[in-house]
Amino acid sequence: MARTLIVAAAQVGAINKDTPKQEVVQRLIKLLHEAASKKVQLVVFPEIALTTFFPRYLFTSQEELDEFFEHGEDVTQSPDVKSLFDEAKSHGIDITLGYAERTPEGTGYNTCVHYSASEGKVISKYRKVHLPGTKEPFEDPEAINQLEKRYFEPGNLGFQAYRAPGLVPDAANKTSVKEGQSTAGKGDPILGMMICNDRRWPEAWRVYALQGVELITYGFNTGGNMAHLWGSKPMSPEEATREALFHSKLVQQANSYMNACFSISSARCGLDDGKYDLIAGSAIVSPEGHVMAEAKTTGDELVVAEIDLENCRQGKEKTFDFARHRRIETYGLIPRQTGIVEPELL
Ligand code: CDT
Repeated sequence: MARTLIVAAAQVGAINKDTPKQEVVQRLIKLLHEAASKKVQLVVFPEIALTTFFPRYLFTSQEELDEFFEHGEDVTQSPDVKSLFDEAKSHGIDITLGYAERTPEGTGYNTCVHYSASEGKVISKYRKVHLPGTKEPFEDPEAINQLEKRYFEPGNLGFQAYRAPGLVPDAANKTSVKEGQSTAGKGDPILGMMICNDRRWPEAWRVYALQGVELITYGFNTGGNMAHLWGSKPMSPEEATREALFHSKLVQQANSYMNACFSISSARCGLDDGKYDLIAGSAIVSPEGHVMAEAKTTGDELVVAEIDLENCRQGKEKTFDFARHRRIETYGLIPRQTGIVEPELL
């Protein structure tokens, strides 16, 4: 049975260091209105979607740094952001939104939430596990910093898949399924969120896939030209941007295929403050690894596709039927070892 839904990545272009959050939220609401006109049911906004990508700066004032965070337990009640969730509810559109979270205890996380319009509340929260970059800024004053390890703790919520209600009609539920009947591919959509750098780690995708994930969503802020962090051979800024885009697509297509799930990636992109280049390339990818829709610009843009979750079944039941083909007795190093241990020298 077809389980179709219309989904979108809401790509967001340049945001400067001093751009007020209210101004950004108005742009997000404009994208949401476009989504409503296209009957979109789920909109994925980028990582740290409300401000510029502030981990590129070293802050000495805690007060100045805290301006970039949302404070407290419930982001839907954050004064600058509440109107976005209210709009999502009034249009009946689910959204995922990335933002910097400061908990009541004072801990910083790079976070995103799934807000369900039918439930009128956040149904899942994810905190970024893989924090790239450095704790201390580079000595080279020309280098672009990525100080996520300084401002955030690694996420403590794991990769928890969840079902999103109200998106597909006639979804099976606990009471409608007879005992012994398989429920695979029949219930409400199974989703998983990750954030930016997580997309480069196959473990993150696989942990979701082991929970039957059908759609993975994530936002990203990826520098087009971050030679100090990528550590790649010297290249022109144009080549570096092309390479960053290539890797971004490569991981999305390959991991969607290998885990038999759809994926939606949403970029914060463009030239922040006229000089910090972030790649675009927001995309919606099928479980066979094909790009179904992708951004054509480096600015605010809605990328829309209709997806049928039924198309996950083929990969999950044949090529990547985990229960039949995985050999966990050979994967022991994965949870036991973090870094590389080479074989002894000959
Ligand atoms: N935001 C984020 O995680 N960005 C990283 C940059 C890596 S360091 C160059 C990314 O993986 O895209």
